[in-house]
Amino acid sequence: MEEYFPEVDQIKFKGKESKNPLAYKYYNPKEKIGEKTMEEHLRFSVAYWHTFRGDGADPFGSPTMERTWYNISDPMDKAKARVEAAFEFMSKLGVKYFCFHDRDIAPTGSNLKETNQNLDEIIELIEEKMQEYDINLLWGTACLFDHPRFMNGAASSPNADVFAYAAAQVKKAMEVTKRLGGENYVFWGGREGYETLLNTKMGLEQDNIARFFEMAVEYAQEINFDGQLLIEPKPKEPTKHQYDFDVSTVLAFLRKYNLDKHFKLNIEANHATLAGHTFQHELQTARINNALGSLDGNQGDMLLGWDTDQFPTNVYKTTLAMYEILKNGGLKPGGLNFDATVRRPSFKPIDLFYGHIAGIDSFARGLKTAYQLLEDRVIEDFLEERYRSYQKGIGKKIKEGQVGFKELAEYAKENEIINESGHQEKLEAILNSYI
Ligand code: XUL
Ligand code: CO
Repeated sequence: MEEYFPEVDQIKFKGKESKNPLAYKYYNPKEKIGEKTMEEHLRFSVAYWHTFRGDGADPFGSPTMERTWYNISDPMDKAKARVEAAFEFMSKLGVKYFCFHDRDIAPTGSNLKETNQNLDEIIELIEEKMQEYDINLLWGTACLFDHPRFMNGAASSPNADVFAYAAAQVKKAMEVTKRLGGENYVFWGGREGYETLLNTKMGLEQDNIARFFEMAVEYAQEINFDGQLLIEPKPKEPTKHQYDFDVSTVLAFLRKYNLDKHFKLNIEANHATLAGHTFQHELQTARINNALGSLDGNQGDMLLGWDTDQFPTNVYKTTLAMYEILKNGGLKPGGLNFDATVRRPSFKPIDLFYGHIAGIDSFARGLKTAYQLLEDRVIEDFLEERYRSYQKGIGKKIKEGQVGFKELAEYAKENEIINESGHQEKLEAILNSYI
């Protein structure tokens, strides 16, 4: 059998003194951090689309990526070679999960029936490989944004035939995800948004997206798919205004349509920054609303206004992300999917390893630092002290709903206010000392 990454052996943990670029410096899968191993905490996943389909093309230039499986002309043979390459890669990397869109794994046929047949054939091979390598499916999803039929959206399209086609595609993608034991199913609203309100009925489009989600919930129940359903917010790109703008917008939408008990969120770092938030803000907003489901790990570039999907290397940010995950009691059944792609000039197959190793080690380091911060109650104790006025006296009464404006007006007349410092710089310096 052809080897696709012959220059790479199994990636192992060698510790932070190691100079080997093909070794983990921080990620030691079986090392215990508290009650769980690093592997159990982090649940890393490889994104099939970026890693095994990304070709480096951009609006100004042609593909650059060297991948032997791209040179095969027959689409089904190419899809099969891609599966072989994917499992060799994931097994050498030591990552136990992957994610895909339906269209990432098998080519489209001349009609939906043929497309589904292609998918079934490749799924059979994937199923074999999953068993052989003991690798699992974190989530599946449907690509409802690439084909021209989705130019005006999928569930939000003004054309009901497009809505129906999208439903057929999600039905099949859910069946496939269930068959492969997928632990979650993701909805990212590809082109669910608009360019101008001059041609858009926003109310109807949003009602239709809610109907689509209702149908998805019903169908998941009908086929006994017990994976977690996840919605992935993103504020812009490809449409100017995406309906699933950020965590708060999605939560308001779900509550309006009584769908909140069925969905959690898949939160992506670069989508958070495009929405003008930090990754931690989005994670905490989901966490305090019991809606933190899974992570798409990557990072953007603050100087660029688009979704650059870079591998996450900023340990300051991975630390604060892992802090939220630990506060959340973990991610399971979610995980940490690298929705990230190597830069266009990083065109060698070995760069796929360098990218993932960088991301994995950044999160492993983030996990260790965040765990220590929590163990030492650095932020917890500070917060407890800062909000202590709500533990007794008038604050306790406010918290417990025992007073109204009248009682508070009486209280305020008699009381002198003494404020305290927020000590932000002191906390930032402490955080740096942990990192
Ligand atoms: C797009 C994006 C998607 C979703 C899955 O920005 O993040 O790849 O993660 O459709
Ligand atoms: Co994503």
